[in-house]
Amino acid sequence: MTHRFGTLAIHAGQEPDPTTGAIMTPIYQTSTYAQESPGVIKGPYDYSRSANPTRTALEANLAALEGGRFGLAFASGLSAFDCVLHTLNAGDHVVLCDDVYGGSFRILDKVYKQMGLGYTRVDMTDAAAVRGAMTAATRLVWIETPTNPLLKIVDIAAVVREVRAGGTPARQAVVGVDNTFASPYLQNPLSLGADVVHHSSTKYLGGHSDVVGGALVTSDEGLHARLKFLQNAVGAVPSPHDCFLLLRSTKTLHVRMERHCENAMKVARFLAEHPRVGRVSYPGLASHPQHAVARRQMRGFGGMVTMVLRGGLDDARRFLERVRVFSLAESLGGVESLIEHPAIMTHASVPADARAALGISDGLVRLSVGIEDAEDLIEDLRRALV
Ligand code: P1T
Repeated sequence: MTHRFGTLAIHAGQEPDPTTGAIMTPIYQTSTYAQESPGVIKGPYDYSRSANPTRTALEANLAALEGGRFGLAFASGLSAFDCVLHTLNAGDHVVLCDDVYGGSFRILDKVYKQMGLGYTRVDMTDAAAVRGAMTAATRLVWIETPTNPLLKIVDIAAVVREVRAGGTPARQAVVGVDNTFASPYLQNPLSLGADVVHHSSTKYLGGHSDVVGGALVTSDEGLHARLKFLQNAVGAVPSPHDCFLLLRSTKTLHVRMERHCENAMKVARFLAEHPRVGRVSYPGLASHPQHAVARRQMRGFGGMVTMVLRGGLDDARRFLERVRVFSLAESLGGVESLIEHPAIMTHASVPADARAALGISDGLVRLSVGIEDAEDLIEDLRRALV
């Protein structure tokens, strides 16, 4: 019997504990496991870097939420991305969105480039531009949608079509999607033709700003085997306790996302009307350039809103210091509302000229709209926007 999202969120991967009947998957806080005889182990469990039962439950849960066959959990979103990059070799080439999280750009530019990996950044709202950026050496196409921080929407199925229509061997490039901003509740890239889905589970999957984690989900057996090998060989695995916290969080993902979407729409509408705000980007507004793609591809428009404040850096700074319900902090996706300044904070590792070309200006402010009462959020913004 196939279950729907909310049922999967609460149950997938989690049977009552066979020894006690405990409803919640225990935190198997152990690094190793007793063997009956050398090499005779229970299931996959010989050492907790390789496998841990709390992690196994989380990995099965995440796979179910993304509609994939295999899930892998990591110690951070970047270590999950690093695992994908480790599948590549010197001389290989990556095509990625021009507007990605600053850290995803930094690992390519400052770590893998030195090791001989090439990359090209491209505005993927133009799917045909992806094929134009591919070379015979392209082995990975990395999509982020909605993008961080500008909330551009990339048509995943259209990019997949462009990649597969390219010349060999590039047409076999792995298409990966960073699904962090949408969460599996709003969008499932595997169903749109992607090979692997990535999450910073620090964000909506965790949802309470108390865990740093990452995840990969795929249905491709060969790719999964390689990624699983690398997960163990490189070793950036999450603790059993963090896996437990994430299992606790995914049980409410669908409920939280509904409220994030509802509140973000109200906040975006309020900001769009405010005289101190120059431009608001929210995929749910008809004014968003890819609103039609978002309607088709996503089940809701998410909790992230970006706006450009009129005035300069000092005006932005004053506004960010004045908010009280929103907290001035990096990160996103928690139940509490956060606000931040991408040029100074999350995207400082993107070079200034690239930021300017993308539109990450001094007036750009990013809001992670939480699940408080929308009226209180709007009042807070109104008061700070004087
Ligand atoms: O922080 P970490 O869990 O390692 O995940 C990195 C990452 C990857 N992908 C996206 C889309 C992200 O937003 C992030 C992390 N982002 C922030 C910390 C931020 O404030 O944007």
